[in-house]
Amino acid sequence: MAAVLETSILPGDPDLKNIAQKVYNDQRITDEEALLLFEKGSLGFVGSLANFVREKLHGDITYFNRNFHIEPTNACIYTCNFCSYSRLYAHRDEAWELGLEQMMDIVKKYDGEPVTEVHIVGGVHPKMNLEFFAELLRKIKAHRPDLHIKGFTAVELDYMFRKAKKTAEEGLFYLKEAGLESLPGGGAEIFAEDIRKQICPDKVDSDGWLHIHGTAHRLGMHTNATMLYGHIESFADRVDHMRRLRELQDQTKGFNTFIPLKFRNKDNDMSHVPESTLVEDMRLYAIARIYMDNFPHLKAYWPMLGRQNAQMSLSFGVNDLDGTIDDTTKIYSMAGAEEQTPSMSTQDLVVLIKQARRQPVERGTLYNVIKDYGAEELV
Ligand code: V47
Ligand code: SF4
Repeated sequence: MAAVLETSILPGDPDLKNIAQKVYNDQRITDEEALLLFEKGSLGFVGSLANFVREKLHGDITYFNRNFHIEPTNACIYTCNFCSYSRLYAHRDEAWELGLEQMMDIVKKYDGEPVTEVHIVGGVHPKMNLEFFAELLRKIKAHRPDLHIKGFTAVELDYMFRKAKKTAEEGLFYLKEAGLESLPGGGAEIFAEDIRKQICPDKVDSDGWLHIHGTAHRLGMHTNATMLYGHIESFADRVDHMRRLRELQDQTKGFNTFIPLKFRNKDNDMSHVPESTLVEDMRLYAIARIYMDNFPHLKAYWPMLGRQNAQMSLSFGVNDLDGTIDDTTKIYSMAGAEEQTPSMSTQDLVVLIKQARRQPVERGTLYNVIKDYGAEELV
């Protein structure tokens, strides 16, 4: 390890130097050290540490998958201030609400296509209940048993379960029997209660979100975790959020991927809050990779970050770029993301990853390797 230390750019600050030594020696950093990285760590410094961790875990491998989204509705009973998506009250005329057959038509559009995952996520509609979604899951599985169903944020699940008077365990068991295989990471936002109260006061609270994910893990399901950053939260709030996730992961080992989500400020009630800079985005990815030592994967969600910034994140700890998506999600385009029609072909993703001198690997939802594109010529 001495050789690594000698060749790396170590800062003069003894506390930062100590953190570098811990990372190179495979030791966990503390909350205070993570905070110090946010306060004092230059992009080059945190980036090189994160890259060390990333390459130790995955070498150059960069995963992507072939997926599509179903968004059952953009109507939502909640009033998250950062949301540009929900259309229940303010813009009823722009609201949509899909029936079972319309959603099955979306699934059938992919018949014969080599997609491996459907990601179901949407607003919380008072009329779409547990039984309705269980029926959707059964229909998808009957039509295409090989498709992995990743569906419903803890926010959607919390509402469905409470309405059906079921515990998280009962509700998840029921949906699992119907075909649900894993949970996406949405709805976590920021756990710090004082900030959560200001940006999303009325949906599931932090303990409720963590309880649903912990319960899913105990039932043998894998899940992801997100953090909405770059709005009114402090560095300490980010560390607090990641600490709660790291602690749950120590107990359950059920999280696959951590996905930081950059706050976008178009057309929502927080449009006055400026968006974070690219340097701040990359520093966040890097510090997350260093601190979240028990999360196997760190994902940059390219429709939100933009494809060039997502490409750059591959040098700051990120080893997963989510999926081809195929223009089936509206959440980010409505919030002002660069990607107004988010769609990338497999070839686009392979080239993007190769240009960053990484090794593209198509994966299934649970990171089973489907195809390694490493040996193919760059075009
Ligand atoms: O929870 C809403 C976010 C999330 C804005 O698990 C916003 O693989 C930024 O969680 N600016 C839903 N973000 C999407 C999500 C997700 C996406 C891709 C993959 C996975 C996965 C999960 O979208 C919400 C919220 O945090 N969001 N509005 C906004 N203005
Ligand atoms: Fe509803 Fe999700 Fe938007 Fe909040 S972020 S208002 S829960 S759709």
